[in-house]
Amino acid sequence: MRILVLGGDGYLGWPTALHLSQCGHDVAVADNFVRRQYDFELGMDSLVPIESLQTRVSTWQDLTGKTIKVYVGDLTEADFTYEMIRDFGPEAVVHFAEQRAAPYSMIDRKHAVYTQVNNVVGTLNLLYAIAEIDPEIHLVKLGTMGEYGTPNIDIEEGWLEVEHNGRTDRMLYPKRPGSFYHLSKVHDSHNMEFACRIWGLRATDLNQGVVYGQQTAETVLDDRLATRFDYDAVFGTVLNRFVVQAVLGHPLTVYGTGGQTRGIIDIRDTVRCIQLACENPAERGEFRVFNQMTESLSVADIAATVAKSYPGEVTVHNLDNPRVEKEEHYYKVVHSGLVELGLEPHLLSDTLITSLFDVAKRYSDRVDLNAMQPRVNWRGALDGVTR
Ligand code: NAD
Ligand code: USQ
Repeated sequence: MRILVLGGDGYLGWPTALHLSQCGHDVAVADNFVRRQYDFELGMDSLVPIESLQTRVSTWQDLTGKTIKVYVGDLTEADFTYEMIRDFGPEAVVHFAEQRAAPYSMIDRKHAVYTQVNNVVGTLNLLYAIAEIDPEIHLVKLGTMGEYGTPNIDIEEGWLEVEHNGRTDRMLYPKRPGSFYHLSKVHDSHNMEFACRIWGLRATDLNQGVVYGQQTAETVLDDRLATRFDYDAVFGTVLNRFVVQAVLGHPLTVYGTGGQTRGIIDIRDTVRCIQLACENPAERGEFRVFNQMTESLSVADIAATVAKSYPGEVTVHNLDNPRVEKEEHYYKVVHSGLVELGLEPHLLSDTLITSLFDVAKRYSDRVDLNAMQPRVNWRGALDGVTR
């Protein structure tokens, strides 16, 4: 298949592009490198050094003989998006290209507006480009489990059968997300469902859980193929942060009681899920939703798992929670759709964590300890701080 990976320079987009290429698909990637720009803005860097996209692609070609075409541009610029879709003529477009950190979106008004404009406008341009150029194209879009929030009922895969006053209907599952970033994904989901219903597009919305891990079968072939590893309090995800903290002898930064539970997924399963979604497209007019996570763990359980696996001493520090989120709640998620397509999940194991400890140890001299403490507070706007 011809598959275009948007956000192909990012943490997940790059390993996914490699995996799809390795599977024999004809792959192109697109990016505007804004993720590297956020590092400059925040004074952070990936723990693992990463090469330029051009070096990554040429390394892949040298090693495997496979080519990956590169498009450099911004999805919010419609001309770029249209020209790229016309030029590459994809059968599937995998869309990772959004601002993806909840804390970044909560810094202040400017960052919230940027996040929602970047994410919602980029996706809207893409929906129009697909509808006008080739409505057969299957859009595979990264959403997030956080769109649902933590409702007191089971979380279904995107849709809910509702009975009200003796009548029933199949409705989009109600959403109650926890940041302006997560809200941008809800807005995208609604726009996509509308485009499927009105124009007959085909789309798969992948409500992915928190990703952990840094290596895939393809990225380990050469250091120059490595993907980024974020550990700072803005872009680092919880398990990856705890691994780096354990290695440095820094207390694990559990926010609040740590009772908050999240769906999580190994990066090796992320790339496989995308492959499965592309190779088994949604029908024309179908807005298909999968919950892309493999297990649920509380933050306290994640901390305990990391502490148990680490050979040295690990301490846990329960910080005042900088976020506004429930710390004790019901959490039960249906996530059978991708398994039915053939996913065999890698569950969190000591082996994986040990290999992550090795990655963190190898690059521990690159860690900036100032990046560990959370500085973005969800309540900031209410404290009278000028925004
Ligand atoms: P990332 O920031 O590392 O990668 C996103 C890439 O998209 C970056 O390279 C960035 O430069 C690019 N990009 C952003 N806006 C763009 C635009 N307007 N035009 C062109 N390129 C643009 O993020 P990631 O961790 O790889 O996440 C990828 C996707 O998966 C995101 O949509 C995110 O919401 C979703 N997701 C991530 C996780 C996770 O734990 N990392 C979990 C669930 C869902
Ligand atoms: N947390 C801690 N300590 C930390 C970091 C996080 O206790 O040092 C807690 C947070 O309070 C939160 C949970 O861990 O309850 C997850 O936080 P996170 O930063 O790992 O993940 P989150 O902000 O939800 O965002 C990440 C990705 C995002 C993706 C989302 C999937 O950055 O792109 O959409 O995971 S989900 O959470 O399922 O919505």
